[in-house]
Amino acid sequence: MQATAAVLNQPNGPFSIEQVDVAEPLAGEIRVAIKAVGICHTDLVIASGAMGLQFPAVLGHEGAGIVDAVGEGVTDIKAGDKVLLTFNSCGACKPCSHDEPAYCNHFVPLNMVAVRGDGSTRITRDGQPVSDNFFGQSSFATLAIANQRNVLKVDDDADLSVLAPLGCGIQTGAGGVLRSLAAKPGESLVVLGAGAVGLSALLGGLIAECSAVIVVEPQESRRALATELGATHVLDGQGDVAAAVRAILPEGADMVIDTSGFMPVVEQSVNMIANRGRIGLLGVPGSLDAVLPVPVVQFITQGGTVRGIIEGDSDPHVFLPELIAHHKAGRLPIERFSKSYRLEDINQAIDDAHHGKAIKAILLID
Ligand code: CXF
Ligand code: ZN
Repeated sequence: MQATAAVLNQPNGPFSIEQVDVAEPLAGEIRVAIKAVGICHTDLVIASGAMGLQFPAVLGHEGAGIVDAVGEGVTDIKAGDKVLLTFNSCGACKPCSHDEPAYCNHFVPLNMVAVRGDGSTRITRDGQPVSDNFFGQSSFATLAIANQRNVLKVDDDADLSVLAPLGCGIQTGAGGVLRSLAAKPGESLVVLGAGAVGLSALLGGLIAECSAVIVVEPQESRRALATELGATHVLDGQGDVAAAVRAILPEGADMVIDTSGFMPVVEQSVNMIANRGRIGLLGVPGSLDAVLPVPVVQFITQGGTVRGIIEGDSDPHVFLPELIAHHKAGRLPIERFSKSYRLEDINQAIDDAHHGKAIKAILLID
């Protein structure tokens, strides 16, 4: 079936709005008419080609829409259902069978490579293959092929233009605090970075009833927004950030979550934590060689923990409904940091994101 897609023909774009063909869904697959799709930083990292993306390609992994057709064996989702799309997982490996699909042994090939294991694509242009299946969806398009495991049915009255980014950025930030670091009432939290993931981490800390949430962010307007959303303190990230944290929390913070990947500040996190403090890393640094030096004796003495986090440890079929309930109750006001664009304006949306004019850009399709 014909569809319109934002096709990436070369590294870093621009994305070009083109007609493509999307195949019928095969067994276990679900074809979705995309109505909204968020832009995540990972789309832009992969668009650079540095991770080996084959061009042309269709990216996009925060899709939301209405089911158009289902393949053989799909019983729990039907045409007409409203759905959110999220990351894919195999469902069969050890992490998947322990309800940890974000650490699926096949996460990279199922989500990051943008072609299937057998090299086939469900998107073609003039009969030639287009890399698709990015995060099991490739949703910068009017139609996307997803899979049973990465599709979540939502209520008919769900506002997809708001909820689309739950499938990656929002669950990553909120889940990083609520699930990965298991924040408890009365604990203190430092959030490094106030992009969509960082602000979601802040909101996760407020949902968990943390007593102090300190947001570290160089952009003044984002610090102001963090304060409006409920941050108890904001810091601009200049100078000795650990000392600034300790001026607020003399014993250090119970949790530090990095959403920035900015290593000069991340490196200071080991000096920000209290005894038994937990550090969560989810911001991807610009270099694959980035290292976090840990002063071993100090860290032993502190009983510290540092861990990597993907997708906020989400089990999407459990966690996304919880996030939707938080949003309904006003505890996850994503609208406060989202900006809508039309799919055709994807390059403008990316430019705005680069220049700090959009925190979470969401592309809408009629
Ligand atoms: C990504 C971050 C890099 C590792 C895989 C998951 N998260 C979402 O975009
Ligand atoms: Zn993402």
